[in-house]
Amino acid sequence: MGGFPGCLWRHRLASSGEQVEWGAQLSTLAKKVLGVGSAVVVLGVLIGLYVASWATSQPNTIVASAAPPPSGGTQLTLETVAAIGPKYEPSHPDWVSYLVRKDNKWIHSTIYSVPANSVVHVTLYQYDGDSGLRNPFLSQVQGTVGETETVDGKTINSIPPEEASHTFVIPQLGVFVPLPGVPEEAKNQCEFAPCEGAAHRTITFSFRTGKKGRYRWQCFVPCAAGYIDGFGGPMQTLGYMDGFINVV
Ligand SMILES: [Cu+2]
Repeated sequence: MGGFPGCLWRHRLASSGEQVEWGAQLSTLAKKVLGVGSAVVVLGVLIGLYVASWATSQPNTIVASAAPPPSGGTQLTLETVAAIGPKYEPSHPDWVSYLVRKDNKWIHSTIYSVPANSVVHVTLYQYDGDSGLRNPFLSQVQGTVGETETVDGKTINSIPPEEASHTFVIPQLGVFVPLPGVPEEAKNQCEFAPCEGAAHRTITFSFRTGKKGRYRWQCFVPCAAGYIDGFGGPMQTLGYMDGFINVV
């Protein structure tokens, strides 16, 4: 029995060693679980932030209002501005842009929703000056009701190409509307959106929608000041010089 205490001692040692080892294993496992867990949380937060920034970078869809009788159809009221301004876009205050009016407010969006097989009446306030068209073909009004537009009350079917400031074009619907700019010498030019009260041209036109679908629309005038050939920045970013017409 002389060996008993030693044996017990050894046993104790062994068992406490196992405990230490088991404890060490447990803490390694806990560390791993904790590590994986926090990596998952960090990844989740990053995905959340990415989705949130993507979702908020998409302009809101603006539903066209009912047009006043007797015309029927719906009404879209738009404006173009030479610079969106810090109030709307602190990150790109000097970008040229379209805006849309809803409930007496100018909203920075280029995504509109209109009914299928209907007439859409557009009133557009042009606050920007002219850049000129590279392709004079686009100075012809096409695909609107009557193949015309009105500029400051005058019905016309084309504009001088050098006067173009922007175009409103829905290629899939064959709608091409050239928008003449505010003359350079005009007083009270608008600096930043919204531009109410500043020098402008008032343009109206109507177009018919067909079947349901998502149609891209865009400006074809190289109007992006400060970008190579005028086609960068706001010409390539949804919400400025292009957008979608959701026909629903
Ligand atoms: Cu433009």
